[in-house]
Amino acid sequence: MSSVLLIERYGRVALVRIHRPQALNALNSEVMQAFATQLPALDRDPEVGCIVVTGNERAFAAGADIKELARLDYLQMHQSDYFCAWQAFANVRTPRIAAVHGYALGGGCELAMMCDTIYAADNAQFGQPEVKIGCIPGMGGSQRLTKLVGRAVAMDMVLTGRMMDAQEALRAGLVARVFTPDALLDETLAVAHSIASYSKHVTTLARESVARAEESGLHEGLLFERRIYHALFGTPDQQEGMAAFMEKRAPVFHR
Ligand code: CO8
Repeated sequence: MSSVLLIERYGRVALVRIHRPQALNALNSEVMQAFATQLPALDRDPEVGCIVVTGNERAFAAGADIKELARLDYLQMHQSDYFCAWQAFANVRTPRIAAVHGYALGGGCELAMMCDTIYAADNAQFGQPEVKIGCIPGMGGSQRLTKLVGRAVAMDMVLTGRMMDAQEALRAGLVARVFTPDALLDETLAVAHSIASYSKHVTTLARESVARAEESGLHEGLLFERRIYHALFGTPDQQEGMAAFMEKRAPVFHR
C-alpha cells in the first residue's frame, strides 16, 4: 500500500487517510496515482459498502502540490492531461463521505466535492485560492462548487480566493453536517456503517440517481430515476426489503 494513502477497514467501511503531514496533505502525483489505483479497487470490492476519505486534524488537503506544479509547463500539462487521473476517483460508485478537519483548499476542496457528501469539523476551512497563485481551479472546482452553492457564492470564492468556515459551508449547502473536531471521525464512521448496512446495489444506484440531477435537465433526470426504480424490482434486495417490512422483521440484504 502507498504510504501517502493509509487505508483501514472497519467491517464494510473503508477509511482512507491522505498522509503527507509535512505538506498539509498537498495532493502531489503520488497521492493522485494512489487514489486512481486504490480507490477503484475498493469500489470493486463487494465487501466495501461505504468509503470515508479524510486527512488529519490540521488539513484534509491544502490543495494540489504547488511545489510540483511550479515545475511544469503548458506542454507537460497538456500532454499528460494533468489531473485527469482524478477522474478514476470521481467515477467511484460506492458511496463516499469526505470527513474534513482543517484546510480543504484548492484541490483539497475539489477532492471533498468529488465525494457524495461532506461532513466537517467546526475548524474546517474551505476555499478555492488558486487566483492567489495565478491559477484557476483545475480539478473541477469551478463546476462542482457552482452546482453545490450557486453562482453568486462560487464567484465570490473563486474570484477572491477567500476561505469559508464550516458554519458558512453548512449554510451554503457545501457541507451536510458539522461536528466538533473530536467527534467528526466517529460520527462519520457511524453514518458510513449505516449506509454500508444497506444493499450496495441499491446505494450505488441511489447515489447515481442523485448525482444525475447535477448532470442533466429535470426531464432526463426524472426518467433516469424512474427507470432505475423499475429495474430494482428485478432484484432480490428489493423483494427482501419489502417482504421484511411486511413481516415486521429486519431485512437481510444480499449486498
Ligand atoms: N502545495 C505544496 N506544499 C504546501 C501546500 C500546497 N498546496 N500547502 C502547504 N504546503 C506546505 C508548505 O509549503 C509548508 O512546507 P514547508 O514547511 O516545507 O515550508 C507546509 O506545507 C506547512 O504550510 P505553511 O507553513 O504554509 O502553514 P501555515 O499554517 O502557515 O499556512 C495555509 C497554511 C494557509 C494552508 C498555506 O499553507 C497555504 O496557503 N497553502 C496553499 C493553499 C493553496 O493555494 N492551495 C491551492 C493550490 S492550487 C490547486 O489546488 C489547484 C490548482 C489547479 C491548477 C490547474 C492546472 C491544470
